Amino acid sequence: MSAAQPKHTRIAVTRKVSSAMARCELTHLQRTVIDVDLARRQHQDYEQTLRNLGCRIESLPEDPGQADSVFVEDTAIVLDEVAVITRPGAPSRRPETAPIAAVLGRYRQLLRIESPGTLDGGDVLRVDRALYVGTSTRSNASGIEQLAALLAPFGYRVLPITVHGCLHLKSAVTQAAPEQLLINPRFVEPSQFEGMGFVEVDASEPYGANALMVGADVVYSNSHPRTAEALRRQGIRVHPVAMSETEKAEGAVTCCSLLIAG
Ligand code: CIR
Repeated sequence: MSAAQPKHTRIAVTRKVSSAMARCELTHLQRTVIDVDLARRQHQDYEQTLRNLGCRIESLPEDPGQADSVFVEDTAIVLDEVAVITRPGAPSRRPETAPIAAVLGRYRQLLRIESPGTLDGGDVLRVDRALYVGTSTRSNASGIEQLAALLAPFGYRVLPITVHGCLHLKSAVTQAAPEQLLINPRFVEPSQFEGMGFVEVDASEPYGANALMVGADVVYSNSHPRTAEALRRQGIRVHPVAMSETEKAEGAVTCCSLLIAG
């Protein structure tokens, strides 16, 4: 066997950009023209970046009927023991979960959020055995209570977090290193995350708090160069990707994959 063969320690589930992406849900942003071909090229580069970091990509085909289906993160929470299939807060997005469940069921026992609960994976930030869950317009009290009850037997604590001015909790805060959160304190109050250190986004880059940690590396949008520098100053290895079209749809780097630890 060649020494250059990559060793896959993770699987990244992704879904191709929908030809209907221009009709995506929008909550805080004005609609602007999305270049779907460019979105597809950027998404391919994103997948390649994940491959370069040792992920094997499980890519689902596009769904021309589901404008937001590239944002697979919202459909599930994948843990070492189980995966929770969500019930997305936007009714238009609920059909996205079935094809994702079909893939995840090959790797994990599946649990589910049921009506009247709603939960978007973009609201769930896992740090070790703590699951911080944003009380956003997409994730309701029933969804958060169901998540806590489903995961208590596995030793996870679910902590509701107040977030405002952005779509999801992970628009406001993500993990960038073992004990470091990348945060926009104007969207979420840092004192809610006890025991963690913080890197703040540059004030001119309010949407810069979304980083995708893959092992010791971070995949990060090149739309936020000042915050990228702040991450590098902390010794964090940053892998820039172009996400302009995804960002017009209110998405970011974590939204476009579900990582399954090997
Ligand atoms: C939506 O509003 O649902 C999509 N246009 C964007 C979802 C982004 N997902 C994420 O941040 N996890």
